Amino acid sequence: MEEEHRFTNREIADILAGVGARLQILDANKFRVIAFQNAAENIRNLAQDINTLDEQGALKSIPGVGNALADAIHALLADGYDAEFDALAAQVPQGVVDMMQIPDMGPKKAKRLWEELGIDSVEALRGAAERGELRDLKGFGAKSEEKILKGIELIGQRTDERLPIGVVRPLALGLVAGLEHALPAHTLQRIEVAGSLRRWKETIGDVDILCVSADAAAVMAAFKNLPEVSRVGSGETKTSVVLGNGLQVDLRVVDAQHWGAALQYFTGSKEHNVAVRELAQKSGWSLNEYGLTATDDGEAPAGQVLFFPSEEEVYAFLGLEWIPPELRENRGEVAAARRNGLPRLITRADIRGELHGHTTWSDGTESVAAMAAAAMARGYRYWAVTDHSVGLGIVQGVDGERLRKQRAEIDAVNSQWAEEGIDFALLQGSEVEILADGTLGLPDDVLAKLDVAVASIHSAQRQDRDTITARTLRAIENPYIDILGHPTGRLLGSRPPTELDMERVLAACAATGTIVEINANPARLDVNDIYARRAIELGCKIAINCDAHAAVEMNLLEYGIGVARRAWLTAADVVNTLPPQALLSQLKRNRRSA
Ligand code: DGT
Ligand code: CA
Ligand code: CA
Ligand code: ZN
Repeated sequence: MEEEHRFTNREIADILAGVGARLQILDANKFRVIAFQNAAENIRNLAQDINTLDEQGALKSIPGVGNALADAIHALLADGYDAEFDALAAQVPQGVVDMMQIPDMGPKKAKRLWEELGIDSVEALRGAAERGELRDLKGFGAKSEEKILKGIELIGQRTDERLPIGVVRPLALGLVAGLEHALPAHTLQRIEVAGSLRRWKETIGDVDILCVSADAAAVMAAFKNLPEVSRVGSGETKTSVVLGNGLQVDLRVVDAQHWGAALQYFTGSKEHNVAVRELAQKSGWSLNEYGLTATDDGEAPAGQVLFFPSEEEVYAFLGLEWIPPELRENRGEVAAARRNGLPRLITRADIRGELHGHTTWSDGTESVAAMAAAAMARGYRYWAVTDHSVGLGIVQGVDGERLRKQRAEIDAVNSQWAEEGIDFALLQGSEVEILADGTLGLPDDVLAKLDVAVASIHSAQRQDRDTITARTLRAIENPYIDILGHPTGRLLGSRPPTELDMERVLAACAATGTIVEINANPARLDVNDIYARRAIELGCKIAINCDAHAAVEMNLLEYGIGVARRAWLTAADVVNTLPPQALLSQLKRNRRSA
């Protein structure tokens, strides 16, 4: 890709984070360090291109960027360097800063390794650890060498530049809206996001946008001029740009007659396309992004070309039902479509309520009444308040005594609505902490009084496989635990899943009637599509919950629906598609006597 020399948001963020790290190593004022770290994070997550902000004189609109930082960033963008940053860089080598990327390697340790052993890069550190030289240092032993080597291996695997769908999707939709806004009416006949984003994959490598237009040149020009775009390159059939946060976006303008084949091709996945192409080949057709061409092996005259204005027609011509993009991973969907056996996938409209959400009683930002009003406004018929139980460290949890007070508040809200003839049930629940020893954050007699209980883990997540599995199984076996919340604890892009033995956990959920959660928060998406599908195979039921800590987070439901659809789930697999009474009778606590 040809490119002008311009810094991306990510590069600026890296430079500022590097300054923060060097200041830490040099024992600078704590607040100065935090200022650089904050500014770096805010710039990393910025949708607008920082160069554009600079041109508008609006750098100070970035949270955490004051006068001095704005001047320094302006110098970086204009001249490519900042004198003060360069002086700092000369004092502490980049390799020492890189060492701080290793888990558990804070500035103090990095500084000692550098000053006392002269280690000034991750590579040098690896060598020294392998040769057993770190144990000479006071406070370091064979164990810490092992830990450091494991950590280096971990950061080596982080080369993967994929971004979570929760970051990419709003940006991609913003670009589409921006293009529509920038172009005269009717210039775009069609526009659609294809690729992994259309398939709702949990992480996205790059965004693929397809459109039909009579004026391809105008579309490409408008695309390159979008404010989020920071670098531009182009090829023969597509324009690629890179956004401020490093995300690549490919835009292709195709002929209307090629639309069906193009959308099918660029939606992927590659594996799905291979399976579809093989099927076409068997009946004498070769499929590409333009259409079908008859080969020598079929009945049609070789070289005959067929075009399809819609994707449905491509699949229909090959004897297949139209396959929803979420299923296109070559996991049996082509065979199922051939025998008209695709599942009727769950949709957002099927959801009638949620069973996991927070209020100001714990770490939510809105009141019980405000969250319930938001749930009602979405057409829900029920919503469960499940504030954190005690046992969660810094978050003030809700104990038996506070739950009693909360119950009075919930009862009052419910009877008010009943009087007004509003059909909505606010349920009282708890997100109960599964403590490190496998006991729960609330005793059974308190759990028994709730309408619903979600159990989850937020602490001691690095326990070994046997310990954390036994701990989780114990919660699943509790008769008052209805739902297992975000089972693997992973945070996309920042924290790996726990070592939980999911096969055993899901089997235990099936055996006990414990519902498995798909946590819809795009930072979690937990369980993922693979485990959700396995859960259903083993006989579990699923709940899809936003785990909302603010009303606006109820919008995240669509990400959970994406996971569920990728797992082949129908409405019947998901308990919160049920009306209130039927839902309650599905909860484990209410099924024991049945
Ligand atoms: P990503 O970007 O890594 O998240 O995943 P995709 O699926 O969006 O992959 P991408 O952007 O490389 O390509 C978009 C679609 O275009 C892909 O899903 C299938 C199609 N495609 C791209 N390259 C090939 C290819 O070499 N063979 C076939 N059959 N299809 C391809
Ligand atoms: Ca892609
Ligand atoms: Ca692509
Ligand atoms: Zn929660």
